[in-house]
Amino acid sequence: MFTIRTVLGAIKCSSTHCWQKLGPTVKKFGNMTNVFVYGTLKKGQPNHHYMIDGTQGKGKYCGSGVTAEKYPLVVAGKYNIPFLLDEPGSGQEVSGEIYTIDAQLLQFLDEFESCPELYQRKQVKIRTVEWEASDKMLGVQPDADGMLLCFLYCTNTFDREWLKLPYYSNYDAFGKFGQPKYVLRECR
Ligand code: PCA
Repeated sequence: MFTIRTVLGAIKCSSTHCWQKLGPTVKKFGNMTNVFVYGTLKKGQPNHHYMIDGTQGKGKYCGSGVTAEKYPLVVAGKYNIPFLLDEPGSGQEVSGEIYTIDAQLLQFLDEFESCPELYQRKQVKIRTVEWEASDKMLGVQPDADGMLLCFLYCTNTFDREWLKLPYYSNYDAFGKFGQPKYVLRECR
């Protein structure tokens, strides 16, 4: 079976296949984690389906937001992959979406994003822009100022040359905001 991957090569793909052997399936909404996605996992982007189709664990869209701090968001590497560089204070506030996800989907995303080698998962403050979470979200709620702590996948293991690339505030795999287009690929 072929799998479409966002990052790196075959070795990462085989680790993606391994997640299915790990632990029992989490069936209920419980032990949920807030994740902010700014790249290929957003709505309309090539890997979004993982966030909501239930095949890799449960995820629910809560709303949209921007990072409270500025970050450089670049499109880099052979496959034009989006990377939020862990250099708070430079770049722009980055737009994305907030999801509440279960432990199974969190584990899948860690492996899918080659965390912690390629990306590292870090908790940052997100300023919510639109919020559509209901009571079912088990208490996920921004504070009175609209702020919410969320995990995101950023990198501090990047090639320093990437700091010279153009910085974006919003990512689109199909080049809508002028970025180089994402290169879809198969691996086995
Ligand atoms: N996937 C993660 C990090 C970059 C990427 O393409 C995301 O969408 O936030």
